[in-house]
Amino acid sequence: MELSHGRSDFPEGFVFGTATSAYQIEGHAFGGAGPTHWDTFAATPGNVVRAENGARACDHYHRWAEDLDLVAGAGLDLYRFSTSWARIQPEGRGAANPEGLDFYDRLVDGLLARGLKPAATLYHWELPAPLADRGGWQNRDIAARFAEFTDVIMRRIGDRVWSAAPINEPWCVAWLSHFLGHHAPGLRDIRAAVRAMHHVLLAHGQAITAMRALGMRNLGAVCNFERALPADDSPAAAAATDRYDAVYNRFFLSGLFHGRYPDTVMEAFAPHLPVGWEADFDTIRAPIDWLGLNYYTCKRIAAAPGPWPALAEVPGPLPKTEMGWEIHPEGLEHFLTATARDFTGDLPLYVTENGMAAPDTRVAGRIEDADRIAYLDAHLAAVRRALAAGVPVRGYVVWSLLDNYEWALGYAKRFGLVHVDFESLQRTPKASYHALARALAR
Ligand code: IFM
Repeated sequence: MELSHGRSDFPEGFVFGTATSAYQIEGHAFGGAGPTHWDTFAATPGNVVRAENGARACDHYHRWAEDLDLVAGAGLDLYRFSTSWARIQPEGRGAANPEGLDFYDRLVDGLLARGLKPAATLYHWELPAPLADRGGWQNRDIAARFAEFTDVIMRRIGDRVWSAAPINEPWCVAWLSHFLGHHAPGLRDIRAAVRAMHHVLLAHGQAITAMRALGMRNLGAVCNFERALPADDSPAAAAATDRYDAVYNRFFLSGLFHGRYPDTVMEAFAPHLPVGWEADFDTIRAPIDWLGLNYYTCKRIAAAPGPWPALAEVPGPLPKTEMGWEIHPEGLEHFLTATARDFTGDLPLYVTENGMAAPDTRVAGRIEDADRIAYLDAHLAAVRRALAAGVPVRGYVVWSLLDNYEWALGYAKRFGLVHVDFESLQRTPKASYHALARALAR
């Protein structure tokens, strides 16, 4: 099976990449990394499928060269990776772990040696446990600590990375983890969640400022988006959908680009925002050079009894991925278009994550994942429609290079272009990897 879009169907200079994150692939037990809130979350009964954690993961810490060969072998231009805070600063502050710095130094040089653009994300969710003990993202001090970590790691690799973004998916860091309780630290507390929502943006701004002070360029932000669609025609469903959309899709963009939060959230958020929050927008709005959009699915939203946001997700009619996520490529076109129109104007946009979990089948030693090829194809078509409408999309990044640790769902959900046998750790490129390689050669 082939992708119907080749490299030549995209503008000159459009970059294609694939993404991973530190805790999901490296093997956190190796190289002197400190404990994280994901280790303790996973060790608490009921939080993670089979209580799996990232201790070994894909052992990328030792197999990084083989993995970078796979990125280059697909003909990709860019590799989006993240740096583990707890690997660099096991205590979350102060002294750096030399082995951690050396690891990312080797990784960046390894990317450059293969002609790949290193696209760094500073934080993809493995908060050092000592900072979690001090309240983590609820504590305003996290922003200063994060700026210090940024300075430490970027003094080492900032001269060679192609791009850098502070925090992957602020909604997951704050709302999913402090209000819905699905990710570490597993809280279900609106006050904790609202403070985390704000502190994530403050930390983003301080990290951008720290990187500018080092003379770094091509700095961005990466947010995730879910198309919110009303489950029925009622005004109540429309209002609930607006609440969902405001928290998920508009809160961070409003803060970053407009220096305010959506009116829809303020009724519930105002009592919980930290004192003096308005003054932080000067920091939060530190200019950035691009925005990354992570997009996977849509949600159907109904009104529901109970406290704010008084909504429920209901199943929709479209075909679903193994995550149970509806496949709705139109949502990607929607967000690219609406983001440029309402927030970013001419700022370059990148699709920094897109992909699907699928129960890949092994046929005569090959991994067949026709569903994934079709998913990527449909989303590349959505990107092309946005480009045709004049949206300045500059790149597309597949999640993920490797099957890996899918957080609370453990190793059961496979998102990789490359299959990983979690016993032998053998890597096997899937049909989608080969189809992408052929498309990029066209
Ligand atoms: O695996 C995650 C990743 O860590 C962040 N974005 C979504 C992916 C799939 O759920």
